[in-house]
Amino acid sequence: MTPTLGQTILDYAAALAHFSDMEDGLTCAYLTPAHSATQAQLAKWMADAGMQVRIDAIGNVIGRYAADPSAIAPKVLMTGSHFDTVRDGGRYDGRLGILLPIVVVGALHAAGIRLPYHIEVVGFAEEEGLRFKTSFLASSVLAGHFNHALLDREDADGINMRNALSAAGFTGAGDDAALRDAAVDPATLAGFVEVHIEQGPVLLNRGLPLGIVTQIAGSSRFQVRVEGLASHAGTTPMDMRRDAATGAAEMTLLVESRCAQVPTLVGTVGQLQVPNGSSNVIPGACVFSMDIRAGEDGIREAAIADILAGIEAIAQRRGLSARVERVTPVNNAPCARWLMDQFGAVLKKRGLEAFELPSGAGHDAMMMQRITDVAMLFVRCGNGGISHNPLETITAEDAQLAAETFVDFLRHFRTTD
Ligand code: HGY
Ligand code: MN
Ligand code: MN
Repeated sequence: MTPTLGQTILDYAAALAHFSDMEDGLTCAYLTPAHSATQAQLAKWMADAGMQVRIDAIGNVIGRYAADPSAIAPKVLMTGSHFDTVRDGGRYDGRLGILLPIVVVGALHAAGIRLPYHIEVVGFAEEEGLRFKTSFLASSVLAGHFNHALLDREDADGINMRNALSAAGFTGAGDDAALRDAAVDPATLAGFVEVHIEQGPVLLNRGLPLGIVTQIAGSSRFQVRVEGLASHAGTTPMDMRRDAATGAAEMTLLVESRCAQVPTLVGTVGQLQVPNGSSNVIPGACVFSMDIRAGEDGIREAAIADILAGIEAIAQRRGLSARVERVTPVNNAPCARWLMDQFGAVLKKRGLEAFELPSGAGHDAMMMQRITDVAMLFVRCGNGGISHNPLETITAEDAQLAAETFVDFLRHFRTTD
């Protein structure tokens, strides 16, 4: 019996989960061998589904399902998500948004159905920022907002992105012109839609399989390096220390307390380490990350201002220095009402609630929103809505419903003009 679209999506996700940078878990960092294997597999599935496939200068895998030949000046409806992961992550974050459109286009192709517009399915090569501490790197290239200085950014092993591109087989790696040419001409786009797991408990708690996203919370990420004085753990009195780790710990608690003050504000220190530390040496340096998000840009910026001032005050008081590097801030991205309503119409037609909710997680759609209108369809997460964790899960039934809804959306899609 031919598996349903939903089961095929889960089977594909399981197959991709075998390509990992780690034993017994899924880590797929940008430009690693696992990443290249995933990229190749996506390209093959796109071709099998009847798409013309290209891989661009940053590693995005893009499949085009051409419009009906009778279409006059067809535009491109772009869809997709990212295939890189966090460390020891889940198999659906990002990947669902690539696999579902691949499976749906495959079904259209098998039925000989062409649409009055081109569909382009994009596997974005890098969104999570695991290896180079970037974020939305790959979608920034398509959106024409790529920061070429990032090519010199080094990973934990001192390999810079340009050399990593070369090692992964990208000739002319980091060629500025090729990266600029990879940008999409916004005039060719009808819009960008992304299917993604909710990565939270809202749909699960409401007993809803699908939801329509209203806006995507803006986020700012930072790398902070605190420096003090390394000295002997046994001979340095407590009141004579310049301990970088305890300073960083106080700064971490400041992030937590400041971000607890406003409901839609969140702050996370996800990475914190003493470089080359020893158990009997007072830490002379400590490095940590900050990820600060809010439903409104003003709330986020006010919290950042307070936290940066607080970090400086803690450093002063403790005789430390703190160097703060701000990674790509991404502002709050609203979804387009006209696109949201087209998802809402197909949900209602299926007797489903057209439930709308904001996204606390960041998505490639927020980078694409800089050049075209966007919408997102959320799919219910199991296991209490957990994500960025191997326990991340969805059901074949919900994947099937999402795929059928996406088919309906595509067949009824009408551009604004
Ligand atoms: O961090 C995020 O929100 C996304 O998963 N990159
Ligand atoms: Mn993620
Ligand atoms: Mn994601």
